[in-house]
Amino acid sequence: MEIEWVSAVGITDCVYRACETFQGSLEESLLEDRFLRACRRESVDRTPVWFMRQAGRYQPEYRKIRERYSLMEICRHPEVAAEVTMLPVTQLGVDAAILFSDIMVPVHEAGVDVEIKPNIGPVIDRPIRDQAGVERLRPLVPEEDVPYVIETVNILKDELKVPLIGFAGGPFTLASYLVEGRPTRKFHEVKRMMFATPDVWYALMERLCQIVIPFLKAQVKAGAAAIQLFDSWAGCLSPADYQEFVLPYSKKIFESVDSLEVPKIHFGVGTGELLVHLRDAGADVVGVDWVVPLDEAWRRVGYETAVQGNLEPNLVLGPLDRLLERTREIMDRAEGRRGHIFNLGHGVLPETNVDTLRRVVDTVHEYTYEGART
Ligand code: 1CP
Repeated sequence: MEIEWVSAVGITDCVYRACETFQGSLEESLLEDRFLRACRRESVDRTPVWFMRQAGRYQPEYRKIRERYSLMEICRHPEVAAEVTMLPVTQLGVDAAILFSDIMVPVHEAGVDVEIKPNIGPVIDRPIRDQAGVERLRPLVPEEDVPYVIETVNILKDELKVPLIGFAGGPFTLASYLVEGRPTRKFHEVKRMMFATPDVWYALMERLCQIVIPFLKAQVKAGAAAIQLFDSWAGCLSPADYQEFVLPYSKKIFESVDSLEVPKIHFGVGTGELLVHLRDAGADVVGVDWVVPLDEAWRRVGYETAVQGNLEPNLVLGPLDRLLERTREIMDRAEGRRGHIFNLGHGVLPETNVDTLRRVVDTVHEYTYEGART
């Protein structure tokens, strides 16, 4: 480790703090903005950090709320959804909030009965397997179909002191649940549709765009300051198949929200070989899982694009010294380049300890490289 680069224990930090006192409101807006600034590859006062699935079962307060409300009920009660969204912001000190919802919420409201089963995930009674199945999905009209999401964002816009990330599921991931009918690790049925009945597949992709695009637009119009497309399971596809069957639709989604001028984040697990394609879909920030080292991932994506990641989520369950060492190692691999947003390589696990996660946030903030600030 090259300690002279690091401001965590150095005099620069004291000087910086002193400047903060003098510059008051300017620094305040910088602080609030550090996540958005990093998305745009601008200098930051501290490396921003947030966690995918940062609101959820690892939080005692969330579990308590879940005793009274199902997941869908939380989403449909804007006051509750807003409270859950804000929980990790105060608890962990993260630099961005992510709207509390689920990738299946818009497809559920667009006509497919989805049940989110505890310890399983989204389950659909009649999976989509043919053209008639695709036609059960309607294009989404956000004001009518998901008014509660708009209302939640409206509340959060006034309450939050950090930017709000709106999100949607990516086309392959949404299709995987709709076609398989439940979480899968094999993706047999969804790939069968892709290869055996491409017409049905393309119709499904077009329809999903008609759901995802208005959903993202509505979140931004209501106040979301950035968006993330979770194509969590796209990594099970070869680059060629991703390019042929999915990329045109992810591109269409990103293009359609381009004029709204908010940063666009694109993420999937196991996407080491797809990183350039996630970028080419139109992302400003590419999410990196924990498998590809961050420096190698950034080299692949190119330094003109920001990156987000990439701590192995299971490390949070192990000894603290290893966890914090690996946290600092990721920062070392980012080398203080502009445009790194610290995150896990995938979602927070339910067994995670809140205080341990908070230590990661503090470590990232303290260990920020001088280079990221200038
Ligand atoms: O009842 C519960 O509390 C169950 C757990 C849970 C939670 C907290 C589910 C079921 N969804 C959610 C909320 C959720 N889902 C959020 C908001 C929380 C936050 O991030 O702070 C978000 C962003 C999602 C997105 C989501 N849902 C994704 C993409 C991110 C990822 O983890 O890859 C995916 C794939 C889903 C599907 C889903 N919903 C729920 C589960 C357990 C799953 C995954 C199922 C599987 O393994 O395939």
